[in-house]
Amino acid sequence: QKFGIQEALSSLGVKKKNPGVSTGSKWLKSTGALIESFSPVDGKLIGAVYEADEKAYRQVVEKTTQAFKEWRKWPAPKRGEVVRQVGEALRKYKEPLGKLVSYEMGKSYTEGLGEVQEMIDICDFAVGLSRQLHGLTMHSERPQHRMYEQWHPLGPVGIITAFNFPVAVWSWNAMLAWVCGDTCVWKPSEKTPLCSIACQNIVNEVFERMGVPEGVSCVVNGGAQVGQWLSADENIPLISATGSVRMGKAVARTVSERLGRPLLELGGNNAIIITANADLDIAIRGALFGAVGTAGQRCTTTRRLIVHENVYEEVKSRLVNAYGKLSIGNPLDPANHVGPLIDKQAVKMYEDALRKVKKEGGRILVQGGVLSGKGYESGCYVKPAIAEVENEYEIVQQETFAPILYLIRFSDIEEAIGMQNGVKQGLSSSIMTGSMREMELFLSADGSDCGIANVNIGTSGAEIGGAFGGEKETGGGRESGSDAWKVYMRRQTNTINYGDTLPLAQGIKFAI
Ligand code: UN1
Repeated sequence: QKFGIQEALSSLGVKKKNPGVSTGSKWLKSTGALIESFSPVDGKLIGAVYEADEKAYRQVVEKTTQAFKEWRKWPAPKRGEVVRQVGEALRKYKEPLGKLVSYEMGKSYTEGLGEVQEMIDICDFAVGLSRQLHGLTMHSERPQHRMYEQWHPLGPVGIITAFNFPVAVWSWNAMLAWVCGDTCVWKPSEKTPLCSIACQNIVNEVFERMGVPEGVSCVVNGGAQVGQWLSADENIPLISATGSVRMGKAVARTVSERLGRPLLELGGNNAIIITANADLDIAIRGALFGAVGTAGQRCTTTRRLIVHENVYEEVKSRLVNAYGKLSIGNPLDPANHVGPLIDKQAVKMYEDALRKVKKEGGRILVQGGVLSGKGYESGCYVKPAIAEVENEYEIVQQETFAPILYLIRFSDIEEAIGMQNGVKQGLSSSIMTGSMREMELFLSADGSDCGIANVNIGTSGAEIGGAFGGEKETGGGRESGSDAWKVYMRRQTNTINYGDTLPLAQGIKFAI
């Protein structure tokens, strides 16, 4: 690590006090409150941003709406070239940005770098995509007619992101939206506002050089009120929101009320099934990273382990043993495995959850607890815990954004799949097995009901090339790879008559 956090902040242009509203190179004045960002790593104030007031918000929407009219005329591969250069800039700033992500959010530095890598990857993906936004051609039933479909830019996209992936989730949306010809208005989490300042500065450097219109990349910092303005705004045809189910339901109601398009990526309650035929070395490693990586704060975190009775005792003792070796502490120190939770409110939710586990009859296998003393001054460091539970417990049915792993025993595979599916969320799932029958059943229509289903891999750490998202209360949206781009565009079906008569479809005769 070549430099400290102060050098990282200054190379990213993040100041002590920052305007929090931007239409690109212009930062807008706002009378909104100051959001202070304290690092969960050491509890220190990193910096602050002014949140948007309604006037600044309206100015942003006006600018982005104008910009869309220009931007949609740029040929898609030219927009792709802009995104390619954003990718180059991200390569240049990978280390300082990774460091800021780690320091402001609390994930390990290597995961911070990994998050910036996801941004670079989605840029590369979007560049290729900019030449592949193609529709189909169909055969018309009428002679001398041609029918095809095309995909046009949709409009300004509202992007609401969570603290846990403070930069990557924005980029999955923004890079696709940009090559699709849309403009973006980003409302970052109020827990990680400085990451948004850094990203906007990186983008500005490229956009100014390339002559991209002001308003293509906008940021509006703030809390729920800003999210509400965006959701209710008829100028914003698509709202992509990542976060809690509670937030997602509020956004969905408001966006659907005006018949806008919601793209939701909400909570997960992800399970790994470990069968009697699993390679236990792989299973334990996958479960361990899935459960304690990012201190249990990924929406793909492994929350439940559903283990076959024949291997249950062995899995249990190996896991307990592995948890004993975890080192918890400053995430910028590569020797540590587990960093802090995002804030004290998250610590409280973690403690409440552990209390509920015990109250409902769960057996604690690895004790949790809040750490104090040297190195833990922020009050946000907690011990990853393991409990033996029943799938039906109310607390097990919920997503607690913290490193608490639930162990559940099963005897037959159908029962295990039933438990895996027996929650309201449907994001990620895995099976650890060497059995082709178990694997195929898990991946079949009778198998996992999640948006992501893995074999011999944990539940977290998806690559950008696939569509990312899930079913049920996870919200149904898909972001990132595959054909997720289609939601950022509008489809148009075109039928052209090049003949000299006008035959009607379905053979209808209409003559006067
Ligand atoms: C999230 O937690 O919101 O699959 C996203 C993963 C990451 C993304 C997680 N690529 O764990």
